[in-house]
Amino acid sequence: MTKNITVTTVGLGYIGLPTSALVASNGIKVQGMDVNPSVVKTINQGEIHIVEPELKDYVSKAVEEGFLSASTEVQSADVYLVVVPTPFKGNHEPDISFVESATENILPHLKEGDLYIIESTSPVGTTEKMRDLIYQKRPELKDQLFIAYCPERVLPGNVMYELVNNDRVIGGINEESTQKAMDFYALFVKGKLHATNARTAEMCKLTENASRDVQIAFANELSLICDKAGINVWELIELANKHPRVNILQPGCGVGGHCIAVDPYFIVSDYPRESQLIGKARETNNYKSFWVAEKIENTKLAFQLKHGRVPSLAIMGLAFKPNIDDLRESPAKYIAQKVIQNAHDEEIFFVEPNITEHQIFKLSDYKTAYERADIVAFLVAHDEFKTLPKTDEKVVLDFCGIYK
Ligand code: SAJ
Repeated sequence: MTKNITVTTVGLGYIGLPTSALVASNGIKVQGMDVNPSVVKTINQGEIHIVEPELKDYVSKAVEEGFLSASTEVQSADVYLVVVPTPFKGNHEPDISFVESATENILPHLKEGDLYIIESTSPVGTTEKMRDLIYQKRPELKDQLFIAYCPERVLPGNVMYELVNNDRVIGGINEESTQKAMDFYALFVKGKLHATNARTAEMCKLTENASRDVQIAFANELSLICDKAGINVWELIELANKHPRVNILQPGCGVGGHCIAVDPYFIVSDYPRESQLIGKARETNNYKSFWVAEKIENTKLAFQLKHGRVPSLAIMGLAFKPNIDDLRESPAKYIAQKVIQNAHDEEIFFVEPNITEHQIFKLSDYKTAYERADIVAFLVAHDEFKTLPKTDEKVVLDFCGIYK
């Protein structure tokens, strides 16, 4: 495959836009499609609508050089990349309607020899389902297209580096499709490309995130045990990890984000009897957030009993993980909401140094909040918080290892 091809990406979000910009930066013509006109307008001006280091430079350069453009309509191309969200419905069942509608939009443009790839996290069997949909609607193209699944695995905050350097797992609906997709990714990926089939590639993505979820659940469970046993969980994990074959992750105030807290449900929902551990890990990590909220409430009541007045509270961190501005599926945000629900007339300082304002929470500066609160609850281990002086004058609840 040469670089003299056109690529259409459907979905210009946290993964679709960086991927489009990266492909375009390799001298390949990319036409991004997004249903949101303001996103399209922003990108066509060389600007970006998400926070991700280095992304702005890639986008503005690619737009300026004419290799990247955005539109609210799908444009005809040789390669189609589906990079739309796959959320879950109320009952934790995966919702692949965005993948379906992206595919419906691509359908009229398909021609013999085109390559269609799904990157969106998807339940096992989605690529085959889309193959059936495509060939049902365009029977004259039956077996004339290359169809594959290739999940992204990048870490928010390090996307531009990882898109190039991470290994990729690529699974086609047949060997020719796998090979064609491998040729495509070889144009811009330096990491190794691993060939498999579509179902294995789909399950591989789910497995990676479920594996991390299970490991974090183990750490969170330890934190509950240690709290009862009067043991410092951070010290315990550090010591256990001195064993050459033990590598325990860090407990926190729960698991958030739009991947690890979501993807395991795609396995549990399709294989409920078989995925006991994976399902339990989800429950454990969700319970941890509930437990943290209870702990803050109980600490508040104990303070009131001891001092005869209501304490002021500092809720330190709202993002779903350290040093980012992303509050989606954030356990810290959930806990902060619970604190508001439980509040009477106490003063509460909400702190999130990575954003300037929030619709629900009136934000305070982290130093002021720390100075003025009687009870300080660290929910997210942002770097700023680690610079605060340690004190015995207030009640400090360290749920994320600020002082580890
Ligand atoms: N967390 C802990 N303890 C830890 C590590 C993480 O409580 O020791 C929490 C974080 O605070 C956060 C959540 O887990 O709330 C998820 O954070 P993360 O940094 O583990 O992962 P994400 O959601 O930012 O990105 C993950 C990555 N997957 C894996 O590491 C297996 C990334 O590579 C995937 O591309 C991404 O999901 C995705 O898009 O699926």
